[in-house]
Amino acid sequence: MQILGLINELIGLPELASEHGSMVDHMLEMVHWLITVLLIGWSAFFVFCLWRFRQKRNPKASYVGVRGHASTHVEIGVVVVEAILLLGFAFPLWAVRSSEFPTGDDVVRVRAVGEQFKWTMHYPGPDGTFGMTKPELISGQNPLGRDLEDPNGKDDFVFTELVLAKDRECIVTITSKDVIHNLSLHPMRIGQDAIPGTIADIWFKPIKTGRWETVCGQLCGAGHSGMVGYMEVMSQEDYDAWFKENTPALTEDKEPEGVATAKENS
Ligand SMILES: [Cu+2]
Repeated sequence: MQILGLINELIGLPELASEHGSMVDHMLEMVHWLITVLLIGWSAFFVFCLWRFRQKRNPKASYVGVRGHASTHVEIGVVVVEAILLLGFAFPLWAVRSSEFPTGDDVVRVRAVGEQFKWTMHYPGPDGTFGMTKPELISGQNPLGRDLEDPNGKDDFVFTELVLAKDRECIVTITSKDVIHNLSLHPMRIGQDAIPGTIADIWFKPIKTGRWETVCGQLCGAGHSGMVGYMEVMSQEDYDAWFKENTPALTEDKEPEGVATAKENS
């Protein structure tokens, strides 16, 4: 166990499965070291003050207070460390996540639509372009209101789980049908609010195959705690097979078949 991974080990972070996640963990570790030092330092100072300024030794209260500059220097030191954490670690990490989105045909694109109390994933099919969705078309058989007349949507499909390919960057576009939810992907060290009427993109690169739970990170109603979804990262080969299996045949103009469900989850 490395000394720099000690606190993360103690607090038991979930398994890490994304490329940028180690930087998030590194920052978490640094923040925890800072607050550990602050907790010990300020606690010791507090106990020292209780002893040093006890009533027996100081029968008359001092109206001048602290005369030395030590505490000011310590305060400045804390501000400097916090500035380094914020400007040196947090902002650069956030800037890459929020502005340097991957482009190209190789990027896996998914729409994640939250509702009380589940997620539905919308895949654009082989053409890589999502068909239009309209709220007035939403029904039991068409939970996302996909417009079946839209040529871009002919090859789209929906799925109950977030399925991704290992070592391929992905962009997940998140929205909600009703109230505010949050798609929290702990192994990917990323999460995003799903806000009705808006869309928000997140991107990351899974580097490990596996299957994990996803949780809703916003208290969204009575069934919030049961809003557990699943995320599966497959090898490229398995992902291709899964994608092909779920892509509707383009020759037939058929009605949507509802939402395909992962076999292990049913
Ligand atoms: Cu929710």
